[in-house]
Amino acid sequence: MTTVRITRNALTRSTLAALSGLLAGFASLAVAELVSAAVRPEASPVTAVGGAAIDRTPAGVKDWAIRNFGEDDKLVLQLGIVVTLALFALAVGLLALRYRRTGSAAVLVFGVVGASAAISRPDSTGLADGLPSLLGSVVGAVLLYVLIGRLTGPHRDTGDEPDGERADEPEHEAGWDRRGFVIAATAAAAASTAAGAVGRALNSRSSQNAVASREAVTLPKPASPARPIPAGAQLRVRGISPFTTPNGSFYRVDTALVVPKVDANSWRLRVHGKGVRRDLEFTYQDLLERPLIEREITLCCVSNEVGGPYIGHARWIGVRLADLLKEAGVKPPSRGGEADQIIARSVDGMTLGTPVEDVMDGRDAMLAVGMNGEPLPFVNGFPVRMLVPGLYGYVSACKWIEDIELTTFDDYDAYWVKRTWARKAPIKTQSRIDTPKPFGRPEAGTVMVAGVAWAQHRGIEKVEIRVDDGPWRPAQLAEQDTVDTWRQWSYPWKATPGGHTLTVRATDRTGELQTEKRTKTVPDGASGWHSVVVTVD
Ligand SMILES: Nc1nc2c(c(=O)[nH]1)N[C@H]1C(S)=C(S)[C@@H](COP(=O)(O)O)O[C@H]1N2
Ligand SMILES: [Mo]
Repeated sequence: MTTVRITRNALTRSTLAALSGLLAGFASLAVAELVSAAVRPEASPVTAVGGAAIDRTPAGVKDWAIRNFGEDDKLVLQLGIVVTLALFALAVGLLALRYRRTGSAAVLVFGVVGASAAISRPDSTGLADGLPSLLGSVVGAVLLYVLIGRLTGPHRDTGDEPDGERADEPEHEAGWDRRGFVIAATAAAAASTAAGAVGRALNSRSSQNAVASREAVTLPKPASPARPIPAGAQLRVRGISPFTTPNGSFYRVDTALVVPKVDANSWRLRVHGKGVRRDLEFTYQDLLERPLIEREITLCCVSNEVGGPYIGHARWIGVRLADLLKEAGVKPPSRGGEADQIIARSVDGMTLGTPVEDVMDGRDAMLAVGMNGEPLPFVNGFPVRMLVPGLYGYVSACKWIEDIELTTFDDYDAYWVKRTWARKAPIKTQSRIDTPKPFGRPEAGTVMVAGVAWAQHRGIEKVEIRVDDGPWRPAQLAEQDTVDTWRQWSYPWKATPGGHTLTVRATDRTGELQTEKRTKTVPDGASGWHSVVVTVD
């Protein structure tokens, strides 16, 4: 009988110890959330550790994550961190049951990890960023110490020697204070929940100014409006991507675990660096008061695989970037300028490097404030982002921009360049079959094959379709809007029953044919032809 009781008792205590570990972890995060409201929301441990993890993720893994989780990649990462922490918390609880001090001290180790991640973030504001993690872990450590104290009884609350069973303590048969444990654990859970909730609420309030500042924006009429999109640019084929991607459906790719919420009223943009004769600084209002250009520009991501979804089209409104650079006294390298690279920095510390030559060669590079008639959505870079037609996003399209530094490619490598991506990355000529879908089962007869092709800043000249190993046949092209936009195409296919492979390829207006050679996205964008396999019924 006694043996059974001891075993069961030991099991219960172990379970409760593991639970204490979880509670201590929860309390740490909750207190950290509360403290982060006083420091910076971004300094909370999960955000800081997640950000640090993203920065240390090899390019290949990042691409894999984007491919497999798409825009949920950040959610998956956060869940991963929380699950990992929970497992550690359980283990630390069990450790503390045997070695009370060591176990409690282990909680502090997590605090130090979180704090150093927060302090070393590129947008960190200093040592204060370490406070949420540190204070959180101190509370967690003390809580674990107290809870384990209830489990190990009043007689054995010190020392690091292993804690034996308590069958030798008849007056305290179980050897622990069941009631005390339940009270302490319940109180701790309640207090942590409250602290976490208050922290959350305060943190979300700090972003309300940003939301209000965005709602207060009225975009001015552009001094140079976009040419209306020709009616013939949008084909009436079911299943083709719309020419203009609505806000909200636009793809999103960035490293921001928490979308930066910037208050337009306190936002500033600095222009400085090599070859700058006058440093410039602009407020959001300054930009709105300048003559604005409105342009149709198709943006795409270097991580887009052949046939992939990371491309979208919008009408953007903003300030011509070359004008600002000229005002600062910057000259392009071809006219003797000292700087050949622009480093754009965002409020969250991201850096993107763009050739000065491209920005000043007459193309519509801009600092955009509006997207499809609205102020930029937060996810797409409110209040201001950069755009350079013809270049992949990671070398041109800085969101939440706050600093423009003129430098050279020799002197500085931007964020993704440090992570094996190419310094320069013009968009490759590509085409995609939108319909029929892969493994679709269209009926025999005329099937409309349709999709999009793009070669930003060069334009699309020709699109061809091949059925199985047959000859290449020209597709019908929708009207080209501008050379900076994608172009739709369609091909009425006389489909015969059986399995077929449809392949598309495009030729840009420089006469260059989209290469058949398949490459990965790293280092400068995927190439190859897009094929779709269907079964005709
Ligand atoms: N601040 C910041 N800007 C950024 C990024 C980022 O991670 N941080 N990602 C870039 C990349 S890789 C791309 S493809 C585009 C995507 O812009 P979108 O999310 O508005 O589609 O933003 C670019 N600008
Ligand atoms: Mo990208």
